Parts: sequence; structure tokens; C-alpha cells
Amino acid sequence: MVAGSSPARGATNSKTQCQQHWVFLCLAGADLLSRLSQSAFIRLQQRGELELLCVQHPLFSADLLLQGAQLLRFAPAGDSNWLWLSEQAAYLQGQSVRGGIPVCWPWFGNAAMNPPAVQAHLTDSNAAPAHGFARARRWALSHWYEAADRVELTLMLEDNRHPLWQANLQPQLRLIFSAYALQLELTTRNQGSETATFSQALHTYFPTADINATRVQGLHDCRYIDTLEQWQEKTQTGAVAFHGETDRIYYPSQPIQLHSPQRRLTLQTEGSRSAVVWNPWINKSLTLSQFAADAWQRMFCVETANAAADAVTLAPGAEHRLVLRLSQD
Ligand code: TA6
Repeated sequence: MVAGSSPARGATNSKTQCQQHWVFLCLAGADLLSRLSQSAFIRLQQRGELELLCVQHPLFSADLLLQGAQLLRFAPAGDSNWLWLSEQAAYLQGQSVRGGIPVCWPWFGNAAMNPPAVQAHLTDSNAAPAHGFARARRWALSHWYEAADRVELTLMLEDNRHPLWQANLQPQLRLIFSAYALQLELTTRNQGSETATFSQALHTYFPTADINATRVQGLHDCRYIDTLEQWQEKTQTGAVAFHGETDRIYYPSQPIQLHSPQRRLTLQTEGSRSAVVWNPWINKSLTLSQFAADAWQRMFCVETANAAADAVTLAPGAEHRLVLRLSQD
């Protein structure tokens, strides 16, 4: 069903009438691409081999790939991209693009390092691709809402099956853009008849003008797993700074602040008790696809996750929602 547009029904006083704006609410089960002509702010474009939804709103803009439901860019009007996107990004079918916010699902990282309850759904953990399969597959646009202050997009993974994965889970990603904040809500529903456990992450890449002057605040006294030192458990003292390859799973207890020379962002989450902080530094950078040898100086990741001990178990019919909200200080 596609509801038509109609002016918001406000009070009758002249001020509200001046603020009156058109609200489009379009609902449909099928892929909405054919109805984008009704949108005032959303257009479908092609980038390389991939379909790209471009949102151009008076207050912000955003670029979202249908492959992986991967957000590549979000910028309030007059600001630059809050996300880092590789200068060597390649837009190829079946290959995740380096940057933005890849959706790592239904397992995070190396499948063979996941908890046994997650591996129980994998027929061969060692053969499984890193970060699951959802980030390399097409998602369908199933809902959009647009108004004078925001745009919302909802996408559903088109094919949730994989030869190596035996649970019947369905993910949906809702993105909410406004002048001051970016919010992503990744909801997973257990459509199967058995309890299922999965891990995931919104693998957010952030830009920085200088990695040496970049800090991640809000993790003081937090436990973390150092995946580069035999997954030893440690405790963070003070702000996280980058002095070499960094790949840690933190268990934060409060919002995180991201301080780079050009921007300060607050990262709030719901449904997540783990955050991965990552920078490949010099040597690992040489092993990464779509990644310039010196790109480690211009990016860092803080990933909103359900990783390791924070994996999620769902009874049949149950849902879990992972929320990431970025706002500028
Ligand atoms: O989240 C950190 C991490 O697991 C790193 O170990 C590194 O592998 C990074 O993700 C990127 O992984 P990708 O498969 O996208 O190259």
C-alpha cells in the first residue's frame, strides 16, 4: 500500500501553517525502488556495479548502497562526511566496499573465533568469510519516510540463507538521518523453530586528519580483549590513543566520545555491550584490500557490536535491536 503525501495537519495559527511541511509516508512490502519518483529527496543512482540511494535533503545528505545496506556517507548541510570512505573503494558485486558502515552479520570477525553457540550454526567455521555474508548481498528498500526534518530508510536482506549458515534469522536495517544526528537500528528476528545465537557489528569507519591526535574517550576503566595479544583481557586507563596496530573488543558502560582534529562525535548505543576499536597501522594496511598504504593515518574504527561474550541468543519468534546513534558535540 502506498499512502499519498499530504500536508501535516497542524494547529490553525499562522506560525504553524508557516511551518507546515509535506510528509511523505510510503509503505510497501516489495522493493520500493519503482516508487522513488514520489520522493522529494531520494534518488537511485549507479556506482560501479552497485545501486546507490542518494539522499539530498536541505539539512543533510547521505549515500547508501543497496548491497550490504552499507552507508557510505552522511553529512549535515555545510559539513563533510562523518564517515571515512577509502580512496581505493571498489564498487563490485559481492564485495564489501571499504569504509562507511559495513553490516557484519550474522557473525562478527573470524567465525572460528566466535563463541561455540554461534559456531554451532556454521557447518564449517574455517571456511566462513570474515564478518558474515550480509555485507556482500543486496538488501531491498522496504519502507521510507521523509519530512522537513528527517528521512528514514528501512531495508531488508533479500536472501538470509547461506550454505554454511543453518539458522533462519532475518535482519532489517532502519536508518534515520537528521540535521544533527545519524541513527542506525539493526533488528534481527528469529524466523526459525529453534533458539539461535549470532554475533554482529555496525563496523563504522571514521575519518581523522591525524591518527596521532585522535582519542576515543569514555572507555576509562573498561575491560577489553586485546585480539593482538592472544585475546588477553586487560583494563583501559584513560582515553584510547593509537600508537600501533589496535584491535580490541571493549565492554563500555557509557556513551563513547570520538575526538579527531576536525570533529567531536558522541556515540550512543542500545542493545550492545561491546565496542571494537581498530586501526591497522603500517603493516596490516599492506594486507588490506581497497586500502592505500598510508590510509591508516586518516581513519579509525569504533564498531558497535554484539561480539564475543556479547553474542545474542534469540528464542523462536524473538527479535533483537542493535542501535547506533551519532551526534555532534
Ligand atoms: O573489526 C576489526 C576487524 O575484524 C579487523 O581485524 C580487520 O580484519 C577489520 O575488521 C577489517 O576486516 P575486513 O574483512 O573488512 O577487511
